[in-house]
Amino acid sequence: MGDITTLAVDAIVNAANEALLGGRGVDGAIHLAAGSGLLDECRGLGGCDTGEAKPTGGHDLLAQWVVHTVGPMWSGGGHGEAGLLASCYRRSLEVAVGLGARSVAFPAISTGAYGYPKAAAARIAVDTVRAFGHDHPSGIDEVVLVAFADDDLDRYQALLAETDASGPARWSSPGSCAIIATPVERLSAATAPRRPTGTTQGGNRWRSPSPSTERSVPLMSRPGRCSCTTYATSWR
Ligand code: AR6
Repeated sequence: MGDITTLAVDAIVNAANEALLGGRGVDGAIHLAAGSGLLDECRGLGGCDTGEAKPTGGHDLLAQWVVHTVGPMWSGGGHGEAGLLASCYRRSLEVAVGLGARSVAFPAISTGAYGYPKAAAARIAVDTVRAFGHDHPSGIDEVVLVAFADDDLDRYQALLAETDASGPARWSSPGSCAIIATPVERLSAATAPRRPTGTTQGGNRWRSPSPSTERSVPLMSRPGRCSCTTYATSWR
């Protein structure tokens, strides 16, 4: 099980509700890890519309910022859910880039309490992130799609393998909280890591692997703190 609150990225995205005053699921986990200062700051935001995004500081989190977005509740698919979910990813990235974030991690927005079918949501996540990357080639270095469960990871891997022919990508190793900066030309779960291109990025806490171990040492790893599985895609 992955926990987005442990990631040392510049910004993590919260799957919140319109009140922006906390909740259950990943929202609850983020507020718990960030401390009460986050709720205090959220109180001043005046809520957030579905499909929109608003930023706060990260408070006690490793991430410098939290971008709060509100996913759609699934109502059968005929109520603009897909467009709203895509808007969550796009607007969150726009807000994060506006803050100066170079690395952003997302949970699978709307796929918990809001009931969005996971396969359809994963496709929207991957497609929207990739489209953003192509439209803003220097906008951001890394986007992490956090797989909370093994089947989430399988879905992201399958989708990225399917779409990766259009550009380079990075993948993270399943089974540990490790994001491997591994550009691969054609992504597949079986592809061996190659030489990383990313090192320290934007003043955040990404770590560069040592030259002698770059094929196996993750760019970011938090042994003992996290057992999450993550999946990353980028476009450099
Ligand atoms: N790290 C990463 N992913 C997580 C974590 C975590 N710590 N915890 C849960 N997930 P949900 P929603 C995954 O319900 O569907 C809240 O009460 C989880 O497995 O958190 O957008 C808000 O306040 C699922 O795949 O968000 C809203 O009222 C995904 O995060 C409402 O729930 C999203 O599940 C929002 O519902």
